[in-house]
Amino acid sequence: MSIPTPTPEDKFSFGLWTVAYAGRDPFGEPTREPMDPIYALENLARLGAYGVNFHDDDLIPFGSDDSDRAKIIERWKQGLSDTGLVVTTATTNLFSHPLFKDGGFTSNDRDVRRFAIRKVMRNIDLAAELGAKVYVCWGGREGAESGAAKDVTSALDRYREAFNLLGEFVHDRGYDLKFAIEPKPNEPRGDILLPTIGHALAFIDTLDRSENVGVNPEIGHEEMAGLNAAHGYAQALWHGKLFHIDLNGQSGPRYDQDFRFGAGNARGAFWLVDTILAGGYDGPVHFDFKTPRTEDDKGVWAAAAGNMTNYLILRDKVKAFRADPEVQAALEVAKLPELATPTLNEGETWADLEKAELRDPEALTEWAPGFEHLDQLALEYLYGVRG
Ligand SMILES: [Mn+2]
Repeated sequence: MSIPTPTPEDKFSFGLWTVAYAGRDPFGEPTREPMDPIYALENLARLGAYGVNFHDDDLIPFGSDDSDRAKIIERWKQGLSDTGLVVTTATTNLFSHPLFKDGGFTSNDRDVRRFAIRKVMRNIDLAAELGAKVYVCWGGREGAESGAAKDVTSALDRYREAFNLLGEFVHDRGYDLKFAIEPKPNEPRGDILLPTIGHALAFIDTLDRSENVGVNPEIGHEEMAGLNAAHGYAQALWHGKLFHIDLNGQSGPRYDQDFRFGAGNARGAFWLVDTILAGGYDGPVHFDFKTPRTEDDKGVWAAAAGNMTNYLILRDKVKAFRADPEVQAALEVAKLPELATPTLNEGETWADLEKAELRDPEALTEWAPGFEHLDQLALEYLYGVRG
């Protein structure tokens, strides 16, 4: 079996902050040097990536004056044109600066909220100029550590106010840009608002321009909450709301590990790839990972490449699994085609159902779905002994 090679046609993209992560954690200083964004572009292009994603502050240090900002943007545009990488998405850092200690859109301090929205507006202008199609919003500081510190009802009102205002802004400016909310249950706040895909989807439904707002789920964030990420992505697809994806690896409910994709819960990764292929997701395949601080620069690029390699390996395995006649037979036994059939006949009503002849409970009990056999076939693909 050969190791697959990524190409730009695979539409792999990376956050600038992912490869540039220098290894600072709550217990230790960085273990790697700061990374020049152009060096990041060159290496991502060399490895076969398609696109990049950035927070405003990843590229333009907080507090830069207008002239420095313009120079940085010019150099960045030159780097993009030299490497052929595309800006797929952009986002705002509303979590690093101490002023955001109680959040951005939902800080109890009104002036902080006004500052935060302006910061987003400014970076949306840049995102649109660079051709980004999706604007990601991760509200990592929107939350609390204790009960009375946050009135959740008011905080959700303010959250909605911010998205309604930004929706108006994008509309009035005429930008072709959609928003994608990234849920996370906790870390860095003790409890974060919009903690899961489900919370975010329900919130989005309340927005003025809800059609322009979807989700950007991250595998690790769902698994931190003990949830099945593939099921969450599937529901987002079902709602037509999977606007962007963050792939990475996580080993169960613990801190946000941000392993490279395919590390951590490999079985979950298999079903996640299966879900996005089946659901027809055609946006960028984006990785939000952090290289462990044990690694040097060479290790960073090994980890970056590993995300793409693992995705391609799993994509091949999933396709082979789905194409296998033995799997298709097992799916028939498991009645998956029947689940896709409506429960009532065309034109049938509850009154018809009330009178309909039903199969007797004994006969219904006899069905043996064979789910274990079906899952074993998948594991044999995953473990590399089949296909
Ligand atoms: Mn994460």
